Amino acid sequence: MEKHIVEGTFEKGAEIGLRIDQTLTQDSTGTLVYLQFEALGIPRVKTKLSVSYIDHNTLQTDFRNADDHRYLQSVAQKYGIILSKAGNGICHQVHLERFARPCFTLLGSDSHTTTAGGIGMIAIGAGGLDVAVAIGGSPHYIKVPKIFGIKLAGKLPPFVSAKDIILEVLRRIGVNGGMGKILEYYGPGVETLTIPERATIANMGAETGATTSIFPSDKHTFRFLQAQGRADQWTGLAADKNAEYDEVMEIDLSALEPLVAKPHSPRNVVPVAEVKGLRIDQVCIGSCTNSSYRDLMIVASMLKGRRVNSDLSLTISPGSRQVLEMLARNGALADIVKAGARILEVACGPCIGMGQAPPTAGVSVRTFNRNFKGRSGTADAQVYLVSPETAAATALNGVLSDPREFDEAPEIAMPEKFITDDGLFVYPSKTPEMVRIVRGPNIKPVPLRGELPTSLEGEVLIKVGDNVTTDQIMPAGAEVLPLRSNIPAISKHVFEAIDPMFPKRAKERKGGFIIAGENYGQGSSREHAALAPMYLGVKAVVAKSFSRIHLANLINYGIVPLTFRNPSDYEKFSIGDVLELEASELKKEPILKNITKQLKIQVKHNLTSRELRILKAGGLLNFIKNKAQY
Ligand code: MIC
Ligand code: SF4
Repeated sequence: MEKHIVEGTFEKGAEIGLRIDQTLTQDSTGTLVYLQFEALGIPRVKTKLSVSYIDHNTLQTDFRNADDHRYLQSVAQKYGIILSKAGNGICHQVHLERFARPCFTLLGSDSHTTTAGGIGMIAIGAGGLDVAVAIGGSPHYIKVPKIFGIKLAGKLPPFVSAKDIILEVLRRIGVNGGMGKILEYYGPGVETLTIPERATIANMGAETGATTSIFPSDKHTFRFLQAQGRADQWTGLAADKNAEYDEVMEIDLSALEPLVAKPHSPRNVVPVAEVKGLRIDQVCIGSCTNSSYRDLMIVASMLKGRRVNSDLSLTISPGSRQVLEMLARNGALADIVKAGARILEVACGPCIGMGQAPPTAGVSVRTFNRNFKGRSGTADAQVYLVSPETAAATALNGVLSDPREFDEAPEIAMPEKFITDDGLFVYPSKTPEMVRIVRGPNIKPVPLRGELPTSLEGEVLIKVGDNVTTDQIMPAGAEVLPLRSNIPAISKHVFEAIDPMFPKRAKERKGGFIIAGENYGQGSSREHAALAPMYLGVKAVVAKSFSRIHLANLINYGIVPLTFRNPSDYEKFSIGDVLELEASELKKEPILKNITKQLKIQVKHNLTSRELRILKAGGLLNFIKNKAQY
């Protein structure tokens, strides 16, 4: 990482600017990224490589998603971005296969960009505007994280897999135990894991709140790149022999057993043995966590010659066209189809609520990374997160099952050579001046906030508890996702599942404040969870703590993020209280007046002078355009 620092010094907690080599975007965050990139007025991308994936909004129930895809393709061709067409696969899986490389930096407008840490890349998820700015060649700013060393010892027993390792990490450190940290994996156990397995672990490191996760680049990394026809892109990377970690934890792989994250949080981890026998309505295999060739070959070999239980539905979404083609050619796909699985598109699909919502109060077992309430599309569904092995055993038995009760564990060898066909990438135009950008009627300009006023006044519009996710702030799913390019329309869904009256109230009261508990904004990188509240007039969020990406998104859209100096002061606020904050200087510890309750509450922030200037300007776009003024 140090080689990529272009501003600041590598001291714990200090702000540094990182040079970004590669960026990735996906369609549900990407339209905003490129609308903002256009607004920056930069003629051509300045990274070494930028890829725009179409993988989330692939359900085309009307013109809107299709229009977004067409916009993304035209913008990519004009500005020098590679477009990965719908059908090519999930951004993180495809990036790992075709572009990720050790020791490079990657910034992606998706929280699971961290997946590429499995190959030894410094891969960070960010809000879309931060990615737009990085595409334009500016550094990406982060606070120097602590390094959390995770030593892996031993070897996984049969039917226990990489998913169980990361579930064990979540069981131990929870959904905010990685905040402000990089999870660095080392130790002899690492050598027993293939690249797709490491990628599964790095992927779900996002659920711990970590800035990223990183694995060494070793002989497995070389072989993976070689099998992808990219051996020349290998560089070695190993932890320093005397590396000093801020924190360490050891996991003995041989002592692990199949684990499951129960509803409604990835941290509710228990052994499968504790909940086995639970009747299941649906099993979904796929997502950027578990849809690699290795994962689906395990599933295929467990399903081979057997039949999916008739009381449930099994869906399989391969992670990439490469994976699907390999399964199709080696016959594994036929085994899966024969067993009665429903083969879905090569895309995120059910993971983001794009179809396959479970039945009323349905129980769904998924190989995905998030089981937040309502994310599946069914408000009262119960979602359990498991490994592909546990999912396949469950699909056959009809009840949540421990795969170790299955006969023999399949041995899956990594292919010597993957089928590499880059035919669904569209490369930048050689005559960009001739490319016309095509915008559909649902693509609306990005709203901007004006300069920060000297005083912020307004009511508490909503008070929420701990670990509120961006899925709760700004839901996704088949109905809402097509509105990602239309902020006025999508803002009508803010806090829909918690308080459907929020958008109306916020507008009527001409904006106001949000009061929140710990880890506010955990989960996805979607900047809509800041932008839409900004559009509704939210001026500040006062929380016990924030998740990293959401905090950056709030600043980027001119919403002041504050924390309580004394967390118990959270209790002193009620919905409807009128608040006032002197904001002309935004001192480190300003006083927040609760006019209704006649209280003066000490709040604080840890913003850098750069972040304060962004807030003053009313957000990052304003700041970049009028830098000299702030
Ligand atoms: C998710 O898994 O929640 C998403 C959809 O991939 C998001 C991005 C988005 O909201 O579009 C993420 O993880 O960042
Ligand atoms: Fe797609 Fe799900 Fe991965 Fe997000 S978590 S990128 S929705 S597969």
